[in-house]
Amino acid sequence: MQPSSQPAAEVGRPALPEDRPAPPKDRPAPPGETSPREDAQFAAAFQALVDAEARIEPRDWMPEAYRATLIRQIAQHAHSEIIGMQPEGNYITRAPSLRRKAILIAKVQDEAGHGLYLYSAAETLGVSRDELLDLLHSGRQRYSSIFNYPTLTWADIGAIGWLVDGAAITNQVPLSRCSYGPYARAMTRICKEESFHQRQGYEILWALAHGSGEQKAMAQDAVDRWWWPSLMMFGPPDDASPHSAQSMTWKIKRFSNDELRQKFVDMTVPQAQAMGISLPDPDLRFEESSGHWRHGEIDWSEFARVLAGDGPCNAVRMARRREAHQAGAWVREAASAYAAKHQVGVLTGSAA
Ligand code: BYC
Repeated sequence: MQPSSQPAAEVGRPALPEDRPAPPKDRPAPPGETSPREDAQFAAAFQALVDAEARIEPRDWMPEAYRATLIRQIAQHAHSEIIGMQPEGNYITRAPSLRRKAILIAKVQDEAGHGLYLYSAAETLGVSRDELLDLLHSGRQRYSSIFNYPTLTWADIGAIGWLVDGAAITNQVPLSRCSYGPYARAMTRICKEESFHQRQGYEILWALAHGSGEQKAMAQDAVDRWWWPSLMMFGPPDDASPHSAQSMTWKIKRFSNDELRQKFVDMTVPQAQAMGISLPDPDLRFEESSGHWRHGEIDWSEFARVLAGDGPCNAVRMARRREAHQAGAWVREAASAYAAKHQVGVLTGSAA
């Protein structure tokens, strides 16, 4: 099938339903017996669809580099969700009240759910969950730098909710307009839940910031430790971000790392002021001319160290993850056995 010769505006169309039966006729054919010339035509038609704000769906033709970029980013995102359960899970047994404990359990369960949606989205690109977990466990895929920092006090749970989930929403709301349908759709629900997470974190810190002197100091200490790593979550500065330009052309990313970091700072500074908590940046200042809060220099050498595996908790996070995977082997075996039995039942008509 030839790529459509229609102009982008005509081939563009709203998001497709998830249960679309077959690729539409105006889409390029899947790769296979195509010549380099046809591949170039497919690539041009693909970019025209992206430019026209159409969603790319799993069975559509896509450049291999687009597929690889999405697998890298979605897998890293999924890994971050499940590794991110560890620092907070650490406080489930130590939450200060039954109410706080119930909320925290719900939040940590949400993170597991986000991991599942994201692994499912990655699987639509032709990679299995087992392969992705192998890549994580063997250190060939990353998870977010932020989860290599320890949770030292209860106030850290508030700081993670407020700052880490706040940074995550800032990054993820634009991802809900990502060109790849399954990733964009996964973001819709994730962002709703992240919004609850951010508020619960803010409320924990608010309560501490309005409590005893000791509680206020605990809240301030947590914010002092989580502020800079939260800014690093957005990734390297634009001039040191190798993937940004291509990902923005493909509309996987809608804003650059620095643009999103700036949005987060502008949103967060007034919240800190309202709470009576200071941010640990002597150079933070409001710039009248642009209307932005400008932050001081980020220590990118710390970011590089954490990415290289030398953060405060890299080793413990990976060790726990591998242990959890091994400990869960029997669950996977039981689920596979059940699925196989059910499948036989369906085929023979004897399924319960
Ligand atoms: N940490 O060219 P760049 C959550 C890597 S979880 C580690 O800018 P890109 C939560 C990057 O992979 C939410 N690595 O890359 C869960 C690349 O590596 P390679 C997590 C990072 O992809 C539980 C290199 O640096 N959110 O909210 O264009 C509890 C160059 O970077 C980081 C997501 O995963 C980092 N921070 O942009 C509570 C969002 N930053 O391949 C909360 C989805 C960069 O060159 N991901 N790298 O070796 C993204 O939006 C983008 O992938 C990034 C990076 C903005 C992170």
